[in-house]
Formats: sequence, structure tokens, C-alpha cells
Amino acid sequence: MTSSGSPRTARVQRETSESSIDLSLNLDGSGVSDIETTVPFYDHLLTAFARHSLTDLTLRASGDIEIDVHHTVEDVGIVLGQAIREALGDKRGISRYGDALVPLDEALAQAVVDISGRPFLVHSGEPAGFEYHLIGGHFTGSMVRHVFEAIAFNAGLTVHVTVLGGRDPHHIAEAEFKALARAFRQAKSLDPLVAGIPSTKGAL
Ligand SMILES: [Mn+2]
Repeated sequence: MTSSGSPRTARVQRETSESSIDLSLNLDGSGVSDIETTVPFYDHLLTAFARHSLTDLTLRASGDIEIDVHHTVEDVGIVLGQAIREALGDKRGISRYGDALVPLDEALAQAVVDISGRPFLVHSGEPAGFEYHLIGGHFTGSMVRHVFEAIAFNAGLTVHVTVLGGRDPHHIAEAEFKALARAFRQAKSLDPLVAGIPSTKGAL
């Protein structure tokens, strides 16, 4: 609940010729998720995002994966971003900033989030060739940046993600999503010391 009392939840449904998506989330959840995107590795990443950001997430997505998983994966990122923006409401009482450094064995990723209302993504450090690697048979490494862009631009977040190390593409992608989740968890958390909207402008 926000300090104004409204629940921080949202449901977004999106239907195009390329994908069909129904997503519900609760920013003040415990990380429970029920996710089916038809792309198993993406389900794995989004389940980790929900768990480590303490966001309850229910998601059904389907699309033209006979062409490529690209449309379905990116459109889910768009809808997730839209739902986050809606659920954040007027952002009253939030911490606003969050950062995290998350390892997964040899991989290490850093994420910094500012719930700024100004969409921006700075993303670097993935090893050469990562974007071309197929993870789980369907998901190319290039999709990680597409998803982060879609979330940042549709939620209105400033996001910096840096890969500091790693060799295994599964580990690298998962560490990136977990780092984003932990940073977002902190940024969206309600801080009892914050009175009103944490901006000198008075709006985020
Ligand atoms: Mn894994």
C-alpha cells in the first residue's frame, strides 16, 4: 500500500498481430509468480525477477514464435514496463533509488535504478558474442538489452546495468535480471522517512 492507501497493483492486457499478453502484478508482494510466455528461458528470467524484486507476477503470453521469440519477448517487456508505471502511481513515499551487485557463480552484474520518470538505459559489459548466443535453444543474448530497454522506457526508469564478469551466457543473463530485480526492489520500497514524492520538483 502507498502512503495514500491505494494498492500498488496493475493489470495490462495487450493484443497485436504479433503477440497476446495478459499481465498482473503487485509491487508489494512476496515474489510469487505464475509465468508462461512459451519461451522457457524467459520464464526462468522473469520468475527470478519476480522473486528477487518481491513483485507478485502473473503472466500469460503467446505470439508468433514460429518466426522468432523476439516479438513475444520484447512485447512482454513493454507490458511489464507499462504495468510497473501504472502500479507505482504517483510514487509517493518511495525510496526512488536502488542498486545491487549480484553474482551467479563466475558471473557478476551490477544494476542501478532511479524511478525518475525519465526513461534511460545504459547497458554495457556483456562479453563479445553474447548477443548472438542462443540460450535454452530460443533466447538470444541480444534479447536481454531489448527487455531492459522495454522495461525502462515503458516504466519511466533510469536503469544502468553493467556486467562485470562472466563466461556462461545463462549465468550472465540471469545475474543481470537478478541485479535489476534487487535494485528495483530497493527503489520501489516505501521509506517511512520519505514524506511525499521524493523529488525537489515535486513530481516523478
Ligand atoms: Mn538459471
